[in-house]
Amino acid sequence: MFDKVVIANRGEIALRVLRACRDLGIKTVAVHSSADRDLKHVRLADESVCIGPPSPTESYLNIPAVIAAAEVVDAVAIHPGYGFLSENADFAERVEQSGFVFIGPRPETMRLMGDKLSAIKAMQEAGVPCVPGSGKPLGDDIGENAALARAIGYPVIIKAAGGGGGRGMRVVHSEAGLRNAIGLTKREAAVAFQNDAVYLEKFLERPRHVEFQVLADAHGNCIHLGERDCSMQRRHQKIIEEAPAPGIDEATRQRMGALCVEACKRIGYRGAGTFEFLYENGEFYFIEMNTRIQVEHPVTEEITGIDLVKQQLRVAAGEPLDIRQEDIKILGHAVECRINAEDAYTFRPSPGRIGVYHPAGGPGVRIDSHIYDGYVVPPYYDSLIGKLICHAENREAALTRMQNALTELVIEGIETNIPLHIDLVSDAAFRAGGTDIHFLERRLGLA
Ligand code: MV4
Repeated sequence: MFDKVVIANRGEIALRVLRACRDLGIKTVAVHSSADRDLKHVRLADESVCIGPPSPTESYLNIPAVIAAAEVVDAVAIHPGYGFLSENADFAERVEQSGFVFIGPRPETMRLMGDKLSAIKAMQEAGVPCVPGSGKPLGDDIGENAALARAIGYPVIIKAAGGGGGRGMRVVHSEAGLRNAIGLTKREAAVAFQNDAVYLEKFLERPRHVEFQVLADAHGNCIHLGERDCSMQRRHQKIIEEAPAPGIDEATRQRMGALCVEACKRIGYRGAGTFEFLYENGEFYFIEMNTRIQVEHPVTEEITGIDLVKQQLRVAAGEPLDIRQEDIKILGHAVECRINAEDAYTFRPSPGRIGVYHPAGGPGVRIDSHIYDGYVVPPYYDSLIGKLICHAENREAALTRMQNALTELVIEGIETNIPLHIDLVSDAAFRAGGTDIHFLERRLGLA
């Protein structure tokens, strides 16, 4: 196992990685910005290095600074967490060229999945169902594009190959808007992603977001850990996730999971990964693959009993997977509420000092958070300050446990979205299960 790991992230995920390292007897190095000296994991780490000013581009996204810090402390590996450099193939490549282990997939895999068109192509070849679409970049011939869109049927969506996560897309409802939408999306994509390739898909109007978790080692072994439903979102920011996804039966889970595993084996995937699907009228359509640990990984951990971050560290160190697919049993139901430092209804960020913090607790209640009494939430980063995860024998019990835990949880001094969560977990439609990706925006009266 690694002797020393650099944690190239901040907040709750940096603390989560530190805890996994501690479990495995690995020394930890926190690299942080000058705004983050008082982060909990910085205090707990064996060593820490300030790598730059508060601005993420000068600190957490500063590749030379992160690698220089790893060199100074003589670390063996770098864990990128999520966000920041976690899906940057150039970073992964430079980490490896500098003689460190990147805790994640090979850079070539990250590149394959970073280009959404090459990802779709790889998945089609592996037999994973994809959304009906062009499957290749749109050319300049408007007649050809119009024929393609007509064959697929309106509405269609134009997506940038370099986009993902909701960036660089445009819905088109009829042929009249097609040429303009393609042109605009191409120009935006050229600026945002330095890649003006765009493609076209059938626009699914009321899908759910269902994603499968996989775990692969460097020896060709791969398993899936079932799925999560992440449909409760606003502006592509998920706010509640759960596992398993309501209404997905065991046979479907095993069929889809096996397809994801097969695809991973074909591409030589290594590490933890997530296959994102849109799920509509009982059908799955692959849209993207995420090559990092995800924010919502704890719901999968709760229902499988597998520590995904420890597994990431183990497989990155070259150890073979010690879990077989038959060993994975889904136990009960887990729900995660993302606790953000923001106004519950205007979503305006609310940084500042946390005066009082009383965590929730008891059986089946988990909090992944770096906050403490007196901690100052800085204004420079994402507003996520913690995740409240409740696990119980079934969905109903997990949601009731969540209602109680949300009431028990006290965070004073800043605004949080706890009141919104209390509303949502008691909402009749959400409790019934299976609400789509537009549910929250509709309920907020925004759509
Ligand atoms: C779609 C779609 C409908 N039809 N593709 C948004 C994020 C990115 N991962 C893909 N996204 C979508 N792709 C087709 N063909 C609707 C979305 C979408 C969405 C997807 C998942 C979660 C939230 C979403 C919110 C708005 C749109």
